Amino acid sequence: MFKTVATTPFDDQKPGTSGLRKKVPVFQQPNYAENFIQSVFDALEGYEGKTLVIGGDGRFYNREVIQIALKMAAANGFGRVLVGQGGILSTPAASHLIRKYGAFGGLILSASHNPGGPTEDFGIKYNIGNGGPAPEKITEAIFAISKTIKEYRIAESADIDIDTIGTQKLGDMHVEIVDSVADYAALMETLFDFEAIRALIKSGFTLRFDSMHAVTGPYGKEILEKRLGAPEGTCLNFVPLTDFGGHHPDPNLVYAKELYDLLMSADGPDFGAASDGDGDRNLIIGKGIFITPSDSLAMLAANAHLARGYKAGLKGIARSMPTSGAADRVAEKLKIGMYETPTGWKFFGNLLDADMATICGEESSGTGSNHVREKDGLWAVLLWLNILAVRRVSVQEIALEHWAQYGRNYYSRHDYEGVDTASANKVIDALRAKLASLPGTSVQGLKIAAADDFAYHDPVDKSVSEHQGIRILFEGGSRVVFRLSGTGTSGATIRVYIERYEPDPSRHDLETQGALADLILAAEELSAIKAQTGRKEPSVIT
Ligand code: VG1
Ligand code: CO
Repeated sequence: MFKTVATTPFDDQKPGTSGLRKKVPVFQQPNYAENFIQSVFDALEGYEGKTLVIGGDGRFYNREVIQIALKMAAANGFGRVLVGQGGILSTPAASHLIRKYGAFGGLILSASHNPGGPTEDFGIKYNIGNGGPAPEKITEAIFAISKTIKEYRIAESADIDIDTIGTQKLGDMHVEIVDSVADYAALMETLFDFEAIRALIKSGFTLRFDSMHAVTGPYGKEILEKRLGAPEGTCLNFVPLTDFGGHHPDPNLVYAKELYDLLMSADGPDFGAASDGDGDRNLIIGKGIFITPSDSLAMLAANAHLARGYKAGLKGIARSMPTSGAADRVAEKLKIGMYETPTGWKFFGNLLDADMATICGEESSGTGSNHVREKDGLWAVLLWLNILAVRRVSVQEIALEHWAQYGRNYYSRHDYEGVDTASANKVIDALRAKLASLPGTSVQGLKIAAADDFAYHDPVDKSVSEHQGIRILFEGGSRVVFRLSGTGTSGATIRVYIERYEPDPSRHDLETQGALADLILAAEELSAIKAQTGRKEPSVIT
């Protein structure tokens, strides 16, 4: 029942920040998905007879690729595959299943916050046995194999029923269709005090959780409404749609504007949150106040001990380099390790496995801990709720008190999306070329203390990852960072990250863009993005 199919390589199957992401029509080319999946399997060793987890965020083409992956897993010798019912698994839930059932690894089908639909984005990511995204050594091997692949193996069989819970066989391989939510919800109950959160909600505390028509709908319904007793209507846009209702399932102030407006209104709820396409990102908004992801990381780290799963304290905190330094001050106070990694969750895996870090975060709305090896949107929401349930103060009070104690890191990211690739590369190359000459000079009255192209030396496996972003550090602790996105599917996206540290509490209520105005001008003077790309302004400001 297995056959070997001859194929020819595609030259564009290089995994980016988080797996291979392309437009759906690219994935629909004959053999395209098959080539990539075979390249993944060929880059691995010793999986025969072992377990593979497969699931995705439910976007268009999810079900088709799940069938292909199942048939290829059987033909390649996996012993068992666990599939989320209907092909649905949030990224953190998939990470948990891999860990809980001791799987060899997993295939996560998602393009995260990118739009979905017949002409939008799709993606495939391989996660290793610790539940985390494959490290660069593996993604590089996958890409190398994809460039020379000659054949793939696949079962000739009818499609598997992925909607009915239970076990089936595909050749010798067992296919288990599992509840997409149950194991994940049980894990959350071990980490957080559901009783306390239930009492908070019962006392009249109101919240909204916007799933943006993406994967967290069923997770939010089960956990927030069913287990925690939040009234119906707490979960918004909770029916997963293959095209996310035509929206970007990206929980930021641009794409979750309705939620933001609701939280800013006088009669709005106390707490609002949203998650992205595959459920690993989170947006946190308190009544009248947006919490930046960088601040959220710091505030969660400072209060985590209030939740059952983190009672013993944190071993360390890790953040991606462009993420603000707010968490660094918490680590300093707690006298625990602080690690600065390149963008992308794969770099946190070693630190978590080595128990050097407990909580990790990225400025791009990603926060998570050692409970899985992915960032986890709903986890961040529950940790916030647990903290609020214990402290019984508002989100705003937590933020103001935090800034008063640690100072405030004003922070913003400006994205120039859909820029032509050559101009984007020119911007970065030009910055790189002048790095050495910058220290000691001034722009917009700001003196440059240091400038470099960030390289990460992994303290665990000693691997080195270079060219991870251009950093310009100013005297006084402000900085601007430039890098190109590694998750887009058309053209290039230039990201500019801008940060200023403000210790003075009398200056903690400034409007963010205003507080960063001179740095924003400095970033443009240094990079000439607008001149190079012809853009007048960023396409997204977060
Ligand atoms: C972006 C974010 C990064 C995040 C990655 C995957 O990458 O900046 O922090 O880890 O997306 O997130 P890039 O290379 O486009 O800047 V997800 O939720 O899209 O899996
Ligand atoms: Co995501």
